[in-house]
Amino acid sequence: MINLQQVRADFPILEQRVNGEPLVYFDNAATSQTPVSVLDAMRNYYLTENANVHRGVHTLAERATEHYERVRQQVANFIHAASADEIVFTRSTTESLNLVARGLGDQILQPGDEIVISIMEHHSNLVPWQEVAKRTGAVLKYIELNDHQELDLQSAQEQITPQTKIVAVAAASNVLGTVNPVKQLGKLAHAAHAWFVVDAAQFVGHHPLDVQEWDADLVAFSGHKMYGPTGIGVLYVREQLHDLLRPVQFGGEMVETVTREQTTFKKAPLGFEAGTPDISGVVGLGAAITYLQTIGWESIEHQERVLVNYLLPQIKAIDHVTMYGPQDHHTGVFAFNVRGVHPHDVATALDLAGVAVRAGHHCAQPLMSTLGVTATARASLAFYNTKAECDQFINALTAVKEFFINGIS
Ligand code: 7TS
Repeated sequence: MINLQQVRADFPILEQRVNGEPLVYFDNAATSQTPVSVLDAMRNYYLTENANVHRGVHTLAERATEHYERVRQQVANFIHAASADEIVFTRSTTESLNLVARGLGDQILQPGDEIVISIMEHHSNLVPWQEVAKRTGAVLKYIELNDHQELDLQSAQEQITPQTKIVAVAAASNVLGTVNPVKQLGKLAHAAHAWFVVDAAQFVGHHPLDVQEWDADLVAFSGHKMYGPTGIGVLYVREQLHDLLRPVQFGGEMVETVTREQTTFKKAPLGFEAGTPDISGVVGLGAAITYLQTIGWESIEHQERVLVNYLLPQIKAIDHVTMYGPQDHHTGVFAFNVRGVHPHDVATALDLAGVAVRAGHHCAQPLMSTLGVTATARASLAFYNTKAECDQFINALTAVKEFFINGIS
């Protein structure tokens, strides 16, 4: 069982007052907070190891390179990749998906070929595909939602056809609070001989990730959504794709030989890491993985489940509040609206009560139109949140609703 007091001591940022109230940080889907051990690891790196990687023979350079490559192996183990060579460090999920769209999409797509994504995708797993479709003449198709506002497998079966070359879906939605049937989608993709891309940004900090169990070809995620720093991301590239995927950034350290006329490139992963990478970000990512493993998936999943089971019925019970996504089971992501009130007003009023939630379209505008709204408020949890924070949120939301609907303050 999780020791919440101990865990919260690892995140000093949580222990503050905002607008006179204890801070309730319910914006974890946007970015998670960073434990002291991650900050210490990065500070220690700059204090004792800082050097550029893969180019020096002096001791610090070797130390930094060894650390950087050790984290690559750590990430491979963390997501159950077959080899560290399958781990490419990027800046973010967004950069990883853009690399896939350009480096794979531009290589293989012909006019009339299909890219299949879902209607719940974050813009970073949507706009790059629209752009590839424009460049190549491929067609972008969408898997729709079912009546419970979950991904509809029936629709996936209909959309994925022999013309489909790429299927790209989120493992977990940043709006609906759903975990998608990734394994089944992978089967459908591979049955059509399409490459299977998974956006794991909202999955990675909450559940153990196993790329082989998913049978995924490419998987993208960000450090800052798994208690690591911003500015570091990962693209898992299955070995079979190493010759097919083209680099999209060119420059230092990704080359083998350069002549006046032409260049040969290194193989994955270094061939996809042009220039000086975010070394301290990699160090922080490694420390975040160590931190997660110290807490343990069982404790993390259990605590999040306890909070979801506590919060879900309470949100649903507030009249004039509409909650999106499935009504019966949920991840710790709750998108909602107070009827007739702009979600930005809801979020501002909640902030006055110390509660941090996000409001807006959550970078998922096609999903918003499907839901028939332009924006929602969204509360999103992490394992360090508490039932007392849920109470503070529910009390504040009830008061906000009363204020706007009945004019009672
Ligand atoms: N994919 C999903 C499913 C996401 O939720 C996000 C970020 C991204 C991709 C992009 O990640 P980035 O690290 O490259 O920015 N989602 C959110 C959010 O829901 N609120 O702020 C960022």
